[in-house]
Amino acid sequence: MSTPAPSQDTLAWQDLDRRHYLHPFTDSRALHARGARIITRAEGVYLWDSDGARILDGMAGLWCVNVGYGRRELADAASAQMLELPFYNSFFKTATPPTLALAALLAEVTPAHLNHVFFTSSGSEANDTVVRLVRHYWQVQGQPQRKVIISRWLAYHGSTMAGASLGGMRYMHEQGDLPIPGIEHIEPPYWFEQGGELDPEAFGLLAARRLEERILAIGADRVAAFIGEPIQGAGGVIVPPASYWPEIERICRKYGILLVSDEVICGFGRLGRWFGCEHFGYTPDLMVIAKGLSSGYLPIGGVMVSDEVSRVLIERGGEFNHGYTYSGHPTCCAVAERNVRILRDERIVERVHDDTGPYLQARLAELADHPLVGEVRGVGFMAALELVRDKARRQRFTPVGEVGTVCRDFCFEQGLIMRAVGDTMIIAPALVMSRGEIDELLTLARRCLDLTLAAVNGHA
Ligand code: PXG
Repeated sequence: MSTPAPSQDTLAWQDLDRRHYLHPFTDSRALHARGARIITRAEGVYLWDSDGARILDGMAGLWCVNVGYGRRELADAASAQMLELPFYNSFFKTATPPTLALAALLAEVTPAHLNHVFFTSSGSEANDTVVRLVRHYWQVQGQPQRKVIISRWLAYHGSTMAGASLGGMRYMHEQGDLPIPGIEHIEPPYWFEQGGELDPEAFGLLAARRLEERILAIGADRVAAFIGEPIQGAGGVIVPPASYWPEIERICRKYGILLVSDEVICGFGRLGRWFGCEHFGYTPDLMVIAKGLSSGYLPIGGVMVSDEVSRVLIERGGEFNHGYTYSGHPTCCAVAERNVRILRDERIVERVHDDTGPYLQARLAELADHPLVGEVRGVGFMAALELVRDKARRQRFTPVGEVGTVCRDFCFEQGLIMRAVGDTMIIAPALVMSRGEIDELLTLARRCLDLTLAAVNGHA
């Protein structure tokens, strides 16, 4: 398909982009050669670019626009709060009404034992807060030697020093002497890559027991917490077998280690339950939230804290020497509160659970017959397609990443946003996507897979 020449407006934006803007996670030189795509507006599950092309957003922005684009109530909530009280802090024995209203609403929609929240502006900051809070907690408990936090390879917990250290992306660690001390990683429950001949449930138990092995190697009295995403998102939608999380929880309880669920992607309905831990059946001590909390309309994140942990911190913790200017930002909280009420009152999470989630997964499963697709997996509104050279042997292309990029570029050109993690294609649409829009997504996805296959064969 030939792409029409960019408009004068587009060329002008691209020029400014080259001259002044450093993008996150981007090879600037490669971007400059091609020119950035300028996104100018959005409605529902669609985006438009500066040349007027319509794009179906299969990624909900960046896994975050849960209620879809264009919700006037959220703009109105921001506008009203900005006129009333745009900002005040929570530092010096003060609080604001929207901060407290959101804290109370979160206590209602999160699991029963999570009734306190510490607010941040992002998921990365929230994970920095986790490190500070967990170590402070163990100090207060008289066990200051409990400092080590165990995470997993291919985890994504953000891009700050602590977030990237908790994360298990080696290419991030390489650019800055990470991880910081006291953070260790075990292998993820990635059956497609590592399961070999084992059936998934047996592999799930094996993967979980790596946590116990690592705890024993470090010394149980030195381990503070285990952190994990219910489904690893940016690592490639790694869906653990059902056996995995209950075993992880059993091990954490056995050694008295805090269990942290990073729900930045899985929270607020993505898996058809309010939180991913509810889908997998475990009970975290701390829960990290961001993204879907405000559907991305304004930046906000937080850490939900269990009754047990908050009791210790409140009664015996003294001053917690940690916080951000924007912790509990009233305008962000007002928008997030309205967003959570939309999710609840319009029964959007229930719809994903009962209707559109199973429909999306069933339609995606049809792609398993495609010659390139080695596995289709997912839960609710989160899914992955593994592009492979050999389906039967689950064998990837080499080098990994080229075919995924080809496919991603065809999607872009055809008006569909799918993300590529190596050769794993990712889908995570807004939770309001209708059956008709899911059908459109599937038509586009199959067309892009066909184009990719033709390109791969052309090169063979
Ligand atoms: N935890 C998880 C599980 C995440 O997915 C963060 C923390 C960090 O949140 P902030 O708000 O600081 O970005 C994330 C973010 C990708 C991609 O390419 C994923 C994220 C961010 C940027 C890109 O898949 N997830």
